[in-house]
Amino acid sequence: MSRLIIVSNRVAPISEGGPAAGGLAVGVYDALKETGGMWFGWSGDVLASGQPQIQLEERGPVTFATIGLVRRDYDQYYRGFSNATLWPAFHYRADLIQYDRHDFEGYWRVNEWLAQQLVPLLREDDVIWVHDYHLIPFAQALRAQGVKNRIGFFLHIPFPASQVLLAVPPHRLLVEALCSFDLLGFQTEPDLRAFCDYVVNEAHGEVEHAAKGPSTIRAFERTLRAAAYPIGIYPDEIAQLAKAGARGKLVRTMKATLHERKLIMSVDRLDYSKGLVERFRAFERLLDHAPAYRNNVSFVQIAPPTRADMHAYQDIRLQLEGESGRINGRFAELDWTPIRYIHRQYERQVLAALFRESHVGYVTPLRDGMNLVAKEYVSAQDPDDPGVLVLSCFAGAAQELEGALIVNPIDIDGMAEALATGLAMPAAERRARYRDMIAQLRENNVSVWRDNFLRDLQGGGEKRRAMRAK
Ligand code: ADQ
Repeated sequence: MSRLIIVSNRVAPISEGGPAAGGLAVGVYDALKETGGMWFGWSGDVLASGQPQIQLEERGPVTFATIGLVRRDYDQYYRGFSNATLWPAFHYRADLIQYDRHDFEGYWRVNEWLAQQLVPLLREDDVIWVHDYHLIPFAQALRAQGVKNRIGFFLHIPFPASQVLLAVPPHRLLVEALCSFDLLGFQTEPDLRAFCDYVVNEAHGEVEHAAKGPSTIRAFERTLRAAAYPIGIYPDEIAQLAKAGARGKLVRTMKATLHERKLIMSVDRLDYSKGLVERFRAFERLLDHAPAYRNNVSFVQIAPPTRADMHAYQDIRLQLEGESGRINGRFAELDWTPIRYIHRQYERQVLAALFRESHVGYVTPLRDGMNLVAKEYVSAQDPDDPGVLVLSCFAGAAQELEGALIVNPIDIDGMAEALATGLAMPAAERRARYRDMIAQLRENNVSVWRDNFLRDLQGGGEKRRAMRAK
């Protein structure tokens, strides 16, 4: 079996019991333990001076290889092009795109430098799996240094429609660089379609769809394959966590403060893509239009700040503080705060237990590659008395979770109606919807995601050689 090399912007902190965070970290770490291999990426350190040195840490069959970034590289590669240009563009926020040529050069330079650091650690038959938008030029940079290994790429965020991607000045270089991979994985079919549309209409390449398995892409004098691989979780593990967490003191105390009121629950990183302002306003609309819910329902939004050194993130934080203050000022009573808006991280067990205690999971991003919170919410439910998921049609998860109440996050009235429907839904309907969704989550768990991607990446080699021989 080939050794697996995972490359991602950040290497997840792994404790003795495994990764603390969900999704990518859990799925990928399992595969690394099985095949042996290495996880390579930025350590999270920003160095004020000096030359970053690669740190190797062996943990059983897995080597963690991490390296710091100097301040200028952090500013240009991470804060700049990755998060001020690509993140808003790929989340359809053309209004928030900032572009600076020097940042783009820094992004490219850091990718080349990271690739250079990895090359001496590689073996001939390693399979390399690169993750996410920070590392689009990575395969091209490896190829330029003579690396012939199979290299796959998985994009965790949406791939935008061509007309939005065209707003990123070096769009062509980005797509050309993507074509240096052997296999591209997207979260959903619409993302794959958006990529193929660019290939055909902007790059004048060809796309050949297969009845089963990845499509073949010919563009920029390369042949590669691309498919949708929706990322999953381990639903039964979340269910266990939720049950155990519900017995914990924190969750019991929190429940006591509800005084039997119904609970609407949201958990997100504090990001403008997550639709929090619209979500707050829809909750306000519910209280406006259905006064019976006043003092009868509480909305808890947990949203720890991320990328707090960027303006767009400071702006959204201020806006949300304003909105929650305004709405609470309008409706709060001496014994009831309608929105509890909390800026901190909680353990996975606590979050899972809160999901289980809530009547509605309120997950309404304006755009999201997948959204694992939606999947975790469903998994955490009590099968006999499950809550209702209100889910944005623009989350990748909406392609799979048909048992959710699907809403358009721009439609404030529509979301308020969905909240009311969810809060009043009879148990039989809740159970039927839950059964549908949990079956889907079990069928496409995170090991299925990982195995499907790696199978296609490994299988791609022979097909590539056969195509070359023709
Ligand atoms: P994210 O944008 O981070 O991920 P999401 O998938 O919802 O979005 O969450 C990632 C994880 O963080 C979840 O496991 C969640 O429980 C956890 N988390 C969120 N808030 C937390 C909090 N307050 N405390 C503790 N844990 C918290 C990106 C893409 C997504 C895609 C994933 C995986 O933007 O669309 O689903 O990658 O591919």
